[in-house]
Amino acid sequence: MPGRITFLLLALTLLLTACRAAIVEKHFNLTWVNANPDGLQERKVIGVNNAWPLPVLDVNKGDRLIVHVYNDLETTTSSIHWHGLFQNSTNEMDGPSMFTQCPIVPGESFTYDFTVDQSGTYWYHCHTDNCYPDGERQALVVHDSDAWFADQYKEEFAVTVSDWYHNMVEDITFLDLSKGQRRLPSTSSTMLTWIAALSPTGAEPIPDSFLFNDTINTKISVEPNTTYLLRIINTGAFVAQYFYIEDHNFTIVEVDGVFTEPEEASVLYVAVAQRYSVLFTTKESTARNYGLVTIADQVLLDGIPDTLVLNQTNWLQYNPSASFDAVNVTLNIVDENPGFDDYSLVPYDKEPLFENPTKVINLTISMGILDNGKPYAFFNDQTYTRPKVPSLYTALTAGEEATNEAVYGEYTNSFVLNHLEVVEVVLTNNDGGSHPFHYHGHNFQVVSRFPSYGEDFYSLSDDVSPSAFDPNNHTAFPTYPIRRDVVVVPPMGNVVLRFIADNPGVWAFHCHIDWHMRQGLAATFIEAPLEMQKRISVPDDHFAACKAAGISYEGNAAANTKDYLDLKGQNKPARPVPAGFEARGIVALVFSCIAALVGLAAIAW
Ligand SMILES: [Cu+2]
Repeated sequence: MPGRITFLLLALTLLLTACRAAIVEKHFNLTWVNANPDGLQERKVIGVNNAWPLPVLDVNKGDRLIVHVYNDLETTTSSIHWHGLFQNSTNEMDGPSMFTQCPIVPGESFTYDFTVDQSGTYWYHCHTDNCYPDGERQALVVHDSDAWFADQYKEEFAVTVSDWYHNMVEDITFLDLSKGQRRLPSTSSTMLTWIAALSPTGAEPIPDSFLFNDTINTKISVEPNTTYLLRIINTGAFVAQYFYIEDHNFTIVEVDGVFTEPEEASVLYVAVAQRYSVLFTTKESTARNYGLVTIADQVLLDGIPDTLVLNQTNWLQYNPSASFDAVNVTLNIVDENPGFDDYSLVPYDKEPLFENPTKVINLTISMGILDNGKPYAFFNDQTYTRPKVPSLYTALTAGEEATNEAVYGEYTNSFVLNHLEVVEVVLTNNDGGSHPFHYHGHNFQVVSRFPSYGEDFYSLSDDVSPSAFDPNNHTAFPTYPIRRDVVVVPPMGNVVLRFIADNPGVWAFHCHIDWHMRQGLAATFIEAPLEMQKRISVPDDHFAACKAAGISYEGNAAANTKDYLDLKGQNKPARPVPAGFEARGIVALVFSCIAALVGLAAIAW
């Protein structure tokens, strides 16, 4: 009898779980909309169903999310990536163009359909070249009544912080989106034609302002003596931001969809694409309002125009009739309070360190110029150059040869991983700037970082060569390393990540500074291709999108379907500049020539 009762209870639990899982179905008609979110300039943005900001997606863990996209943008291709969602067994729904799908050209439809088996704070954004800085991004929140902190707060808020540009991406001078290229992703076009040199260093475009919830001067109404959950998402294209609440501490409970042991903090450093959830408790008194403060990380900016305001105050509104004052801030906050070190977080599930990696991928980051004079970014001196066929479709049509890295092309930074192996990625940053790296389809353990986050984080910026990770001589890895899906690699330093290749699929590994992604700071991890062939099936409308775009959906990286090892015709990057003529060399040469001429002129005079 007790056995039967247990069985009935189990059946009831399963039934209740199934009933709770809903189908959330949306129709996203992508349209141009005019918006003026910072009050400084109206501009065209990518809206959904003639509205912008885009709809926040709220789902429950276990829900099936179906989004029917129609591209009504007329001039611009698109796609949607569901940032942080694993898409286990639905790799074809991940969204990055030329990794797992073709770009959706104007007039085409494309349906994303997947089950959300995670909980926490996510976001969705366009993943076809530089398209999300034009506004196609928004929060995606997965609620979970079983979260360990679910009964500790009364109400929750999701807020986005982001940089903002007044110009359309195609008009931003950093990149020369040669007329019509963005709308015509022909098989012969490469990224090369899209990038033009502005400065030899390839300085990133400076934003015009910073937004909070896609606007400014936001007020979040709170009651006294109450605990809230605040989700913070950086949906920007480039700039990391510091975040704090005036005179309130908070407790970190989630990072990038991973629940953490509670950790008190006063300032967060949120790089683009990163997320934090914090609990905070309001004060007893409603006498005044308190600022929600954001400060852009000015270290990332090559120049700060007088018109650019780095800090913003939004408010916790205790009292609508009290004043709303801007908080006085220290802009170089890093010197006073560098923000919480995410490396010190412990995942709530206490998943131990993944031991004994059987695959180690060493990637050295660098920035430089190729012989067309344009700035690029490199992994191991190789800039990512898109294949002619989305890499997933190559994997699915290559048969046994799908396990051979060669079929994915020479210029896609492709790595084939074995099913369920422990993979270690060692990132060495041979660049004087920091980079937020994202891996699709996974959380990785952050097992080492040097210099550690804090006041020394930027200390190696001016070094001539990077500090490499030494596998035989390093500080002990954490017992329970934090897992997340975006990690910041310090200037001229290194980061070591580990994950289990438990998600057969093609997953992009890239810098989330959108300008750097465009410059080729990306790799393609091809996870368990033979297993992928058994599990992944691509719906017809995804192939139809390829047909409409004129892109092949079978064959190797060169779209060769006969001989997968023949890559003749694959897209190629520009060539390296001849030895001795690298970027810094050219600048030095120009300056020394000018100096010599000035010197000669002085003598002649
Ligand atoms: Cu980067």
